[in-house]
Amino acid sequence: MSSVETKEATDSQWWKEAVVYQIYPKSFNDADGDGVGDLRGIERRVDYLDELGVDAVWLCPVYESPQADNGYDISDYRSIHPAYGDMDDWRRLLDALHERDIRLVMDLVVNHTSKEHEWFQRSRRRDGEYEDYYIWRDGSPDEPPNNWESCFGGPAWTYDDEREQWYLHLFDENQPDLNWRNPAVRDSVYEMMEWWLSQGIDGFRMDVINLISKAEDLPDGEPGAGQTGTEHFFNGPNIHEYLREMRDRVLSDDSLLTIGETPGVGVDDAKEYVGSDGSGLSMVFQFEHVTFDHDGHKWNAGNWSLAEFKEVLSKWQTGLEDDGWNSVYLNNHDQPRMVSRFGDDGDYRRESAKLLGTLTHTLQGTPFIYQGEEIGMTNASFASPDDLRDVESLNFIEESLERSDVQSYEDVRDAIEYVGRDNARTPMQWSDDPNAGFTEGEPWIQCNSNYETVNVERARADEDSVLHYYRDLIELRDERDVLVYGEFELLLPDHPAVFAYTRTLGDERGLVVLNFESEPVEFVVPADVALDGLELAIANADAPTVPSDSFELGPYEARVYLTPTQHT
Ligand code: TEU
Repeated sequence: MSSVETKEATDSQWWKEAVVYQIYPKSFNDADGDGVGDLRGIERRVDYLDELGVDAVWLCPVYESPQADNGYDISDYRSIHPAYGDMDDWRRLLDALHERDIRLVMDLVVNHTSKEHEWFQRSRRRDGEYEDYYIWRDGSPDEPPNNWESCFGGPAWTYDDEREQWYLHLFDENQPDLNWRNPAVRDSVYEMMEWWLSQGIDGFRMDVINLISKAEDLPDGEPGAGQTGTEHFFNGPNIHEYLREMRDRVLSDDSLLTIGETPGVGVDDAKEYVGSDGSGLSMVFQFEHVTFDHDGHKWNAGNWSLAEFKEVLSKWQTGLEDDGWNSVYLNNHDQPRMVSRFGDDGDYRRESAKLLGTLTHTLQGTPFIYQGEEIGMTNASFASPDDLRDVESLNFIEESLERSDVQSYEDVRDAIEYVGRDNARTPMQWSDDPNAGFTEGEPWIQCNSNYETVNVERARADEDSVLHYYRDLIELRDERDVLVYGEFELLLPDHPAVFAYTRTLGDERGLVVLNFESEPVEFVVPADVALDGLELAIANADAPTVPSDSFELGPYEARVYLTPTQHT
């Protein structure tokens, strides 16, 4: 049990009332001037996180790694990547967070390792028990064992000359998949998890955890729009057996937060992970609300309607209401900046950033803030492929240039600048100093050119900033159980511009009204919505303290009306 003594400490489900802040260490803050963010850089900013009011930090991978996928390719689970620091730096960060009642959740990447990991190096040499640590198959060097595709494009298999066999990698070829059918692999993973728990961490975010179990005979997938083969490794045959074993062996401390990243799950699948009869995760990251506009694949995303957006989010709100718990996020290190995707990063950047924050902090579930979201950071521009670093985007460009209808980078630039992962990975914007105050050195990836106006220093000094609004949102959610536990009900599902819903917890009621358009719109409150006793709790524009039957909403206007708390 970690040393955090907070009011929720006794309650094993503290994370329901928490707000989690996601840190992408490579881009957060650089203390040693090498242009790469690091642990001491994060430690220097813990007071910033404390002022924001977050309850936990999810730290993306900081482990030893050749960085083929920015740390999601781990070569040693028990040491820190030198550019990020060392275990002493990590322990100081843990202590600094715990001193401020902020918990630390580490990233657990065990679907695959790096090719550089000792396990893989020994496995390719058929070295003793490691021989069967990965998914190897015979076959002629010019014909992969099946038609499965990598999530980053191309076949999911690479032929290894040393072992003279193929190995499976659902991501980059530098990320071979572990063979979870091998009990020795599971033992090694559980020992590693226990080691990190013994360091005092408060939980795990589990990378693509629903991919660890593959169909036994690895049959061909049905070629279609998306990644071929997913029907044979999304929510595979033994996934819940493995997660129950992991829970029983390692995760018996029920105050631990466990978040499974589970691409491809629907509501019913999710219940098998997080429901009362589920395999014991606290929550999952589902992808439906960030892929609903993907027509086969992400690179043609962008054509969506508010009604569709409302439908997918409401389905999860009501779907897990009685059994399970939602995670609530609109962006992360794999997704474009939410204000650019779902809002307006031009004339209404501030208003729409606040509106989207209002949505994530008033839906049922635990909000996840991705670094920079709280100051309204936007997507960036990448004039040349040389400006990019993300393996997925670079592979997409390479594949595209092989197509006859693509002449140059310019032909795919819009797609990259709309959904490319590097949009989320430009350095955190602390000030208008050179390189946004992120580093004294040369940043590993360019800063967003708008850092002179969009930065923490400026936001702190501006009472009307997105940052101050997020602080108020987090404080409000912390004070009002109706926003945490209240029943969700969508209003006017087909309204093309307004996303409105109520939250109800006993006698406590809330009404949330969000205009997703850059034009004013009238909102007529449905007759069955009781308005008595509702008072304005927070809004991103001047608004009447009590709601009327109908009201005019400005561009991207957000309002939250709540009945007074019963115990005041
Ligand atoms: O992401 C898994 C995943 O679903 C993403 O690859 C996503 O589909 C894609 O990036 C959308 O463009 C996890 C990590 O979050 C990601 O950063 C890693 O690259 C990946 O796993 C492999 O570890």
